[in-house]
Amino acid sequence: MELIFSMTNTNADKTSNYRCGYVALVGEPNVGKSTLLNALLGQKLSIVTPKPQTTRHKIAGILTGEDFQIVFLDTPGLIRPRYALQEVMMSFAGTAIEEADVVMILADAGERGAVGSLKHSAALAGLSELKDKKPVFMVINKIDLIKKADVLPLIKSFSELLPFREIIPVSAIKGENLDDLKKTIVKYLPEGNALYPEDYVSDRDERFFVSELIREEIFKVFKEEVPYATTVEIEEFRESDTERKTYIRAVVFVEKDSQKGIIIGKGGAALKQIGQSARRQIEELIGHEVFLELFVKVEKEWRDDKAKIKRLGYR
Ligand SMILES: Nc1nc2c(ncn2[C@@H]2O[C@H](COP(=O)(O)OP(=O)(O)OP(=O)(O)O)[C@@H](O)[C@H]2O)c(=O)[nH]1
Ligand SMILES: [Mg+2]
Repeated sequence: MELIFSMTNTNADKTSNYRCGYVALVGEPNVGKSTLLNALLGQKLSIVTPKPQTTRHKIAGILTGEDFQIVFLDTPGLIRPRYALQEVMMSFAGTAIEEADVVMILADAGERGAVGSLKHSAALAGLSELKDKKPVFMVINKIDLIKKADVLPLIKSFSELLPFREIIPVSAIKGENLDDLKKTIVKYLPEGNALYPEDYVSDRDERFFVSELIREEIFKVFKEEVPYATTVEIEEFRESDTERKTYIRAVVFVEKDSQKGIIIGKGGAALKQIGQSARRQIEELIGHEVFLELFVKVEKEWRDDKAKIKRLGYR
């Protein structure tokens, strides 16, 4: 009898060793926050393009292990907002930092002057206040772009900016040092039960990721300003009752007629290209055949209008 009782106790101790918490990924645009999120989760969740300001939302990516659950929060790159959408984007980064148990600021090792640009950023001033409230890690990403011998000096330079709790060099693309990063994060998480069921990978649904995959194609295909004036809304998402096929109707919103012309392209060629590439990605995500219909509509100056921005899914 007693033995059974003590075994129950041991189990209770085990559950109390479980760690769970939020980890915000923040940093300037293009440093590889979304790439790192995907690499840590081992699957593509957040969209990635060579263009800055690709991520516009706060997106949770959930990693569940034997005795931990880490809820990573991918965020839009930190910038000084020039229009309402960018203000909303920065508010998402702000909330992620507030919610987080651990804040990871990322930098790009391949960027000349990465240390200097962080030093003079508004972000660093904010983090300096934050560091007394919660652990702040410096994650130096893209170390595949520099020589091994240059890693230590870079760590030293970053360490002079702030007393970061940890400084971890990684390569999200090569998967270098990610196991160490995960282990280090877990050490700093509060004890507590899982926040999400263990098979959850995100707080977002398929519809959201489908709209993101379409936006990713737009960011990859079009140059300069046009992608920034676009947003994608899923109007219909319906699984066929008879076949394993999903019917999706999506609208690409732009701000002006001239942009509409560019997105559609000559004889519809550009839109067709986006549709084809996005469909392949969506099929990979959903795991079966997809019928994708794309439309382009003008929503005048939507990026400057908070009500429109909210209505278009930024909340
Ligand atoms: N060489 C190298 N490139 C990387 C690495 N991580 C990300 N990149 C590249 O950097 C670019 C930007 O990556 P993202 O993950 O979109 O960067 P981000 O910080 O999420 O950018 P925003 O969402 O715009 O703020 C892409 O072209 C990535 O392929 C890395 O470890 N090494
Ligand atoms: Mg991103």
